[in-house]
Amino acid sequence: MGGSGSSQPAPQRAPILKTPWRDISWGDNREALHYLKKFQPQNEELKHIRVLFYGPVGVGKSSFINSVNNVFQQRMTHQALTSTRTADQSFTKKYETYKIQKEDRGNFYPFVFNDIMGLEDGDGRGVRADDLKLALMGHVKEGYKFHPLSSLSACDPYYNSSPSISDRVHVLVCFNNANASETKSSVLQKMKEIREAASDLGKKQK
Ligand SMILES: Nc1nc2c(ncn2[C@@H]2O[C@H](COP(=O)(O)OP(=O)(O)OP(=O)(O)O)[C@@H](O)[C@H]2O)c(=O)[nH]1
Ligand SMILES: [Mg+2]
Repeated sequence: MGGSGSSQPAPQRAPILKTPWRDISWGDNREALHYLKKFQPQNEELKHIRVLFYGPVGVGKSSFINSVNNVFQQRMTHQALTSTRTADQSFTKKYETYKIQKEDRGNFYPFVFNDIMGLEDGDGRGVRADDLKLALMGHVKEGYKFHPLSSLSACDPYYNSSPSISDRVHVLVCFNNANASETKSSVLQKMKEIREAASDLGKKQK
């Protein structure tokens, strides 16, 4: 059994490449930031563009919201709570909207981010595809705590029966681990269902 006397050879590490395996053009960040700072939705009824993040557990959905806010605030921020380690259960449990504050305090940019519970492996675990579809249509109210075993019902106080255009999700963003081959098949199935629902609703997807 193992132990210090084991003669097992040490596992070989892949050699570090001398040059990057591909060049990535990140574009002009200043121009992108300028565009976002000046951005106004064309539809005047719309208070903000709502962007919803979804994906497996621990892939950095909440961290990304903080990263975007860091850029706008020019300092480290921790608006969205993130987990400190990789787990198989989602750290984010509630439906929360994050706004980005403008330089003139009290005003916010006309785009918001919605963070949700991750898609966990297996049935009855993590956010349900049905709840995500309700969120896309604007039926989920702020602060709703997702129940992996049952979807939000129309009689629940967190059910928004008459969503405004600003309550609806306008852009759906899928997050995934760079090592996508690790994504479990049940999670991939939920992602497929969500993408199909978003396509039926005509949502932009990234
Ligand atoms: N290496 C690396 N780690 C990251 C990155 N983004 C987030 N992390 C780390 O991954 C862990 C999980 O990040 P979260 O932002 O909580 O992930 P999440 O998708 O919101 O997770 P759940 O809410 O649990 O579904 C944290 O320890 C982060 O520091 C990244 O781009 N690269
Ligand atoms: Mg999270």
